[in-house]
Amino acid sequence: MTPIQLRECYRMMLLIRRFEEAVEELFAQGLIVGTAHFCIGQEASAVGAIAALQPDDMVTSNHRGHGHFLAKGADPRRLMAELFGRSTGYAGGRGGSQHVADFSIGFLGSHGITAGMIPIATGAALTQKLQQTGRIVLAFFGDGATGQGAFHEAVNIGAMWELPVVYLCENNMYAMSTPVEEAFRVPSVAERASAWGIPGVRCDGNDVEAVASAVSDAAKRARAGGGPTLVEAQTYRQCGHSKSDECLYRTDEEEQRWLQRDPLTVAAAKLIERDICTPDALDRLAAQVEREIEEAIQFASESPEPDPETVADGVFADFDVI
Ligand SMILES: Cc1ncc(C[n+]2csc(CCOP(=O)(O)OP(=O)(O)O)c2C)c(N)n1
Ligand SMILES: [Mg+2]
Repeated sequence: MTPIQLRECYRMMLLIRRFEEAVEELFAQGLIVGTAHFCIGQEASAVGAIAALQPDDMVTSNHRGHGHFLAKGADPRRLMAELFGRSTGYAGGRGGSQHVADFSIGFLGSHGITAGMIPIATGAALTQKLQQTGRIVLAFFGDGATGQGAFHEAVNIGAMWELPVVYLCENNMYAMSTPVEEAFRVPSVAERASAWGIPGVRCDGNDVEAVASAVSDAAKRARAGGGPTLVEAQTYRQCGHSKSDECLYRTDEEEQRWLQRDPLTVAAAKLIERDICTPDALDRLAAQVEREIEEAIQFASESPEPDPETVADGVFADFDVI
């Protein structure tokens, strides 16, 4: 990565981290309700993968999508407003943490159904191929999603039709409390790519440059008509699965080992080592991110609640029948 790219990736990772830490505090204060799945510790895979795409390429996400959405260019104010349930949010305050989209920036949506967006990414890639747009689609999903039938079906079709899609598995070693060793006889997701006759690549998911490099190769291949690649970014969520998880199934030793490889620490060390940023410059960057988060909270808290008159907007069930 060029110095400017690496610094921008670091800034984005920090924005995602601080956004989610702020959301956690807002939950504690009762200002946000419901649940959320944080990507704390996994920021490098979101930011590195998207840094390797063109701005008009498309992305699908999963239930752990704040980082994917922000990295794709979401406005933190509107995402925060969505979490507050306000009308200015990306889904008018009705989607919450797991259900946001913005087609104008190529973010086709996050979703709570595990693996649910992988077939949609594959379908979107078919559209790109048929319409010869030159764009590609990247699907983010977790290790747990690779046990779903939808994943196998979608990757097989993507492979058979040589679609311009990158399948990006964020292998954070757990699906809720189930470790990968208890879920699959072949715990490496990348190794399974041969089942569909496509390349599988494993990379350090906590090193933003390593992820960008793996996805860049996969994107080039997809754009050139070579079909999909399965990229496995090995990472770790430093937080619980969701708001209610106390993480009692992991050892302190394991958690500590991964904390040493925090993606922000890894990137900050590179910025200093390569003389791209001084420690003071990193502090200024952090202060700038802090202001952005404060603005997002202010925007969200001052935004109006949805108008009760609009409660049935976007609901496609026919109430007359009931
Ligand atoms: C179809 C379906 N089955 C089960 C669930 C419950 N569920 C929510 S997240 C999750 C685990 C997902 O694990 P993984 O794909 O590894 O993503 P991670 O949470 O680790 O990011 C499960 C089983 C669901 N949302 N959808
Ligand atoms: Mg997982």
